[in-house]
Amino acid sequence: MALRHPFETSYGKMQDKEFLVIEVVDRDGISGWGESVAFTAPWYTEETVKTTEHMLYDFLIPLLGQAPILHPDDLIERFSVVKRNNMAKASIEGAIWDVFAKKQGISLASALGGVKQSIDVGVSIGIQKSIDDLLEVISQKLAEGYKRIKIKIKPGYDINVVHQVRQAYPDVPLMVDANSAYTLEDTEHLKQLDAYHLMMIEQPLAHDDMIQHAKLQREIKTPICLDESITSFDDARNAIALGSCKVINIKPGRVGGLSQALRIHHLCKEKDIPVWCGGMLEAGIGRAQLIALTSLEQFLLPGDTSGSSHYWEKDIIKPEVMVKDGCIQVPDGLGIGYKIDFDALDQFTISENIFTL
Ligand code: OSB
Ligand code: MG
Repeated sequence: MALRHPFETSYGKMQDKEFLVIEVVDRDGISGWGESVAFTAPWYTEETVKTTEHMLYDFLIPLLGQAPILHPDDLIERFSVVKRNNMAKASIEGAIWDVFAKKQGISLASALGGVKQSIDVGVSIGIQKSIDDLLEVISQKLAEGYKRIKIKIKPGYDINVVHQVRQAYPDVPLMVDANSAYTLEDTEHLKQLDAYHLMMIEQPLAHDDMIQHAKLQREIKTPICLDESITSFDDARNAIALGSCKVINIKPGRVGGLSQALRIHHLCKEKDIPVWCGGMLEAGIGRAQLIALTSLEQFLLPGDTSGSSHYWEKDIIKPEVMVKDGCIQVPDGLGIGYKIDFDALDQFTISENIFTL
């Protein structure tokens, strides 16, 4: 699917999103839908669309047939024989959560333990060609009602950019995401961000710099939020214990699925760490899962789950995800609560495979 606007981060630029749509049908004929989130190239994590296919076809799908699945949480143990590959695991686990909710006659949000009927959302704005372009996009997104603005930064496009955004919008809830573009040697440089009362800085250092993030957090006032660094419950526990962050961005794909996302959510609630739901430029099926997850109570800050039209000319669900006054209504229909738009899905589908267990 072609993005309406290319999305640029400190790692590079994306124009299209290639992904797998997974339908799981159980023996009673109940069908659930999932969407994979790894990108075509391994810049955000080591996974790609092709590694996702390899893991699913050669390892994960065969594991599903080993024994009955009574609850999606069973997959944590079942899939543990495959190291990491969290996005591949999450892609099919999400579809199984949808089947599970539908079998119980409830929404995915209820099945996950959600409590909110409406969620607050923000928007993540990629690196723009000029400050004027950035200010223009921000003004459009604020007019659409988004509750917080996240801008991507990288060396050479950071303090100056934040300075100008703050001059134009002194009070807008604002945060920055560095996607690992800095090192501890940039501490003095990053300290300058403290002057702009940012909600947080997301993932300033490398994905495996847990100790360095703790050092940086002791030096800067701006709260650090970890994204790439949190790939598991243990990562979250370690980051909190070390003081590597004050906020956590939860993405089910990055942590191996919705069951793992729930464990991290519960831990953060117990430890009083606010969480919010990140995104991977999902189409409608993945986006519906994020909406359901965000309905849980510790999702205290607006997430990156913007409306379908922020990303796509046409989404693959009906109705599309709509944002009104910065909120998305959590659907109360069965499972993910949106219908698949099969005409749209057909139009974007390159190939299909069927597996029978
Ligand atoms: O770092 O949160 C990120 C998009 C792709 C990969 C990584 C990230 C992002 C975003 C946008 O910031 C999230 C979205 O709008 O889905
Ligand atoms: Mg991020």
